Amino acid sequence: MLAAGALAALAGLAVSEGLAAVLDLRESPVLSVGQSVIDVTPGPVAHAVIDAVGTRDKPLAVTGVVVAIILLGALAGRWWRSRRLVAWLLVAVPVVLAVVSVLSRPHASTAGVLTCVGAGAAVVAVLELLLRPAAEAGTAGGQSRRTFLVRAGLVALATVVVGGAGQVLGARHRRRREIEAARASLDLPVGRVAAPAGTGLGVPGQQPWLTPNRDFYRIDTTLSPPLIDPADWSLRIHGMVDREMTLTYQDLVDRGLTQAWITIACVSNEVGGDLIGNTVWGGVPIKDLLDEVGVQDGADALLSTSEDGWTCGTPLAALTDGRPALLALTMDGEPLPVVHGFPVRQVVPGLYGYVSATKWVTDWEVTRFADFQAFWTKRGWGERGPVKIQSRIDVPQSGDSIDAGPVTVAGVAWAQHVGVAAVEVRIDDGPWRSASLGAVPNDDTWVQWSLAWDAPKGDHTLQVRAIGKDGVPQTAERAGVLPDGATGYDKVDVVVG
Ligand SMILES: Nc1nc2c(c(=O)[nH]1)N[C@H]1C(S)=C(S)[C@@H](COP(=O)(O)O)O[C@H]1N2
Ligand SMILES: [Mo]
Repeated sequence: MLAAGALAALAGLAVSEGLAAVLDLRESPVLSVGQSVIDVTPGPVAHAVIDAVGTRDKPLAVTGVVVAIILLGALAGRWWRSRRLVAWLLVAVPVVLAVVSVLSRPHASTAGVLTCVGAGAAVVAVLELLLRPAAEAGTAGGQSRRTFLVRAGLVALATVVVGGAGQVLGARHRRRREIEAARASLDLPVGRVAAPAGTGLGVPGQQPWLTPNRDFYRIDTTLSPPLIDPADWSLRIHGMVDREMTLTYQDLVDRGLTQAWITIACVSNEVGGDLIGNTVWGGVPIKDLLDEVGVQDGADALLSTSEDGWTCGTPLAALTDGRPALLALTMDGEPLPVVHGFPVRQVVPGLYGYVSATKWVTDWEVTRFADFQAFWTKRGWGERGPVKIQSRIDVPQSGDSIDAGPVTVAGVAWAQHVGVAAVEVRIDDGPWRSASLGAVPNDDTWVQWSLAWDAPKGDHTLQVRAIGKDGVPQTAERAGVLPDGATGYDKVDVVVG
């Protein structure tokens, strides 16, 4: 009975994927529910989960939804004959929740509701087919084992075919190909630029100074990245402005694109972590656009919203103080990759991504911090998120066994919008030693550092710290990423033999 119920649930899932494909849904109900789970998860829980599973949180949310549906289906099967009302509820409640979730998403549609209801109907049909009570089945002892197995086999086959077809033929796949084609056909007036001379120290094992797009960290709350054709994209600028304005992609291209080297970092980057990357971004200075619309007195925030409804509040001060805050169209000389915000995103040097780097941005409201809370600030993260001065050891790595003798210790450091004056390394409890620094084109990128070390035999601990051009050294005090970024020294333990 449990197995029949689980099979019914799987059939329902397959029908929902199939219907979603046929009805051209932007996301299947499973994805909508997964997204709702992510959106309603309270801040501390979200943080604990991300802490435990890192960026695998999203597949986990979807898997969790699928497993929950299979379990509920199994229970419905268990009670289909004996406690019909309970079994019905076990089918109906998830369907109702899915409908609520589908309707709460941007781009909600009746087709989405139909898909949920269709899936529920499929579950009921399969339960009835496999678990019909004996009398109605017309045989003395209920369905014969053989009939049951044949029917279950057919249902399983149909499930695989319908679910698989839904996956392959889904509107999303087609749309993804269309958008990739639109992206590839863009001919933007910027191209690849080489990393400036001297930025890379070339120590084996050190992360490259210029992070390739394919290796760039990705953080966002979406289960299915928005697929936006540049021809359909627009940004509406409104709120405390003298003149509202709506910009198209071509409007931005026509203004000419500025390229700037900017490192961006996630507030969830632990000390020593890799949620940070550096590249050249091409776009239009945000300050120019704000000047055009005329910011009114009293406004102190830009509330930006992405096409998928994510929100972010950025201090206007950081957008207008002369740093190259960009409404970006390109990343490393190419149109933005879809997962990095295609066609248009924000990049603001010196602010963590959650308060600045809105991907797939479509709406700007000039406003006051006192008047809103954004996606992550609602969940307990700091309202303003300046990137904290930090440094990281890339080589050697903790646990490495190395040969005694000359070793090059190397890594990166950043103090965005301030600049790194020096990086120092300490071995065990020894004195702080000055590392050599690579070149940087400006203070908004990270800087590579290296230090020659004559490693003596034994167990050693290496620590690193950066000192800002304002003379302020990185603090030794350890703080976690919540609410506004980690502090403390990166530390590496090595065995020298
Ligand atoms: N639409 C949208 N934009 C977003 C986010 C998001 O969840 N949704 N996450 C932000 C966060 S927390 C970070 S750190 C950066 C990461 O940008 P990347 O994925 O291009 O590295 O994007 C920001 N922009
Ligand atoms: Mo982030």
